[in-house]
Amino acid sequence: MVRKVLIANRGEIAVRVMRACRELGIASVAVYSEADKGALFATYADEAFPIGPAPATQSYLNIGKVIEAAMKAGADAIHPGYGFLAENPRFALACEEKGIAFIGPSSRVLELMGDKVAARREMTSAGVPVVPGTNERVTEFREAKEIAQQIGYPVIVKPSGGGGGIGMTIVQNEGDLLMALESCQAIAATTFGLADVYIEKYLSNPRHIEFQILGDSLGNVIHLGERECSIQRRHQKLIEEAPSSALTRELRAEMGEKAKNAAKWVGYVGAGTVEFLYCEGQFCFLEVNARVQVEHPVTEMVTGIDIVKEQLRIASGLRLSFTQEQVLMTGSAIECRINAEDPLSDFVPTPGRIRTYHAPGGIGIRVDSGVYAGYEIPPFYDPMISKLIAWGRDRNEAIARMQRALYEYIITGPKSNIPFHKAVMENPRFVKGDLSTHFIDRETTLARDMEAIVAREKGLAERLSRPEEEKRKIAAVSAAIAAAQGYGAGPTGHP
Ligand code: MV4
Repeated sequence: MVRKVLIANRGEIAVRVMRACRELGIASVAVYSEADKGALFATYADEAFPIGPAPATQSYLNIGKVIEAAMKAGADAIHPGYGFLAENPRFALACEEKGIAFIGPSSRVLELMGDKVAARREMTSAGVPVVPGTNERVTEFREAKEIAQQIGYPVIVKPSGGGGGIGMTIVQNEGDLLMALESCQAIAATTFGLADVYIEKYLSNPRHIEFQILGDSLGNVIHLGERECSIQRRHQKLIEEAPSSALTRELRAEMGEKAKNAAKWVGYVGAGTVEFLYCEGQFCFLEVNARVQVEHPVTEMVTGIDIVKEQLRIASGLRLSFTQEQVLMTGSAIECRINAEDPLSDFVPTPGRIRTYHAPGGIGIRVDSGVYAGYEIPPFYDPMISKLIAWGRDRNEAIARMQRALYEYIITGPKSNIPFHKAVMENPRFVKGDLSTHFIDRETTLARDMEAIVAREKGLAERLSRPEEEKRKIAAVSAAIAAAQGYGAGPTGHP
């Protein structure tokens, strides 16, 4: 087993990885920017090294500085978390060259999956259904016109070096194609340093369903079922759940097999996700995310498998600790991303100092966070405060638990998107499982619902923000729960 792991990341995911290390008796090393001196993860680690100024380009994205810290610490592996350098083939290569185990797939696989056109080609060869579209990059308008005509409008133009939605342009008819092509190429060039784009048939109302896969260095590949991530806003996922209410047992088995074939075909080692779009019984490959994902806990809650521990085993050359037959899925789990943003002001980020912090608990609740009372959320990074995950024997129980946990959750100081999550948990269409990637845009009552929730809690934040002794804080928390009684007996009718 690896003995010392450097975590090339910050916030909740750094803490998440260090927790797995601690359970396995592995030493953990943090690297932190000047903005993260007081962060929980830097304190939680066994050792911590400063790596530069707050802007990520000068710290968390600086390959040289991260490698240098790993050498200084004598780390034998690096866990990249998600974002930052997690899917950077040059970083994986730099680790490989220094004899440090990169906890993730090889630089070759990262390269292949990072090139979305190449990924489409590989998946086609692997027998995985892909969205109708091009298997080569498109440069000329003439080519684009031909392809779009073949597959039929609407189409979507996507940057090949991208993923995650940036630069994607939907085109309804030929008249709009040239502009879309040029703007997508321009965004691709500036954002990803590569003007290559490709074209797919645009699926108008799909659900986003992704499969968690794990591959070890002995060639074993298993899947841990799916997550549905349809509740997103501007390509930022906000709520994820497992299992998806759209899938039957048969479809799950079929998609799981395809996801495994995809991983086997490219020689995938590590934890990863195969993303699909799902529409009226049909599923199509979208892209591979070659990292541990923000939403991995929902899979952990329904399978009981510690995905980060498996990553550490895999990086140590060990076999996966279970077979496909031993993977049992029980119940239902939902994750709400708690962000420092104001859902009533177009979700504008609201960094700042947390004054009061009371995390929910109780049966079926998990909170993964990197914050504490008095912590100042820096403005330089993603404004995620924590992930709140609820498990229940069925989806209704998970929703009921999530709802009561959201009302127990007290964060004062920066505004958070908790009112948004409260509104969704009582939304009839959400409760029914009637989801799509356009859910937020189409649920026109959400804004009003959030306003009503915020109005109901008016005065609470102010009361909670006063400096108080511990006893009175507890009383305040009870008061917060009492104030929230307005949400009623629960929309799910869970007994
Ligand atoms: C699509 C699609 C429809 N058809 N591809 C967005 C995130 C990235 N992983 C892939 N995305 C999409 N790809 C095809 N062929 C719809 C989305 C999509 C989306 C696209 C543009 C603007 C907003 C969107 C919101 C959700 C999903």
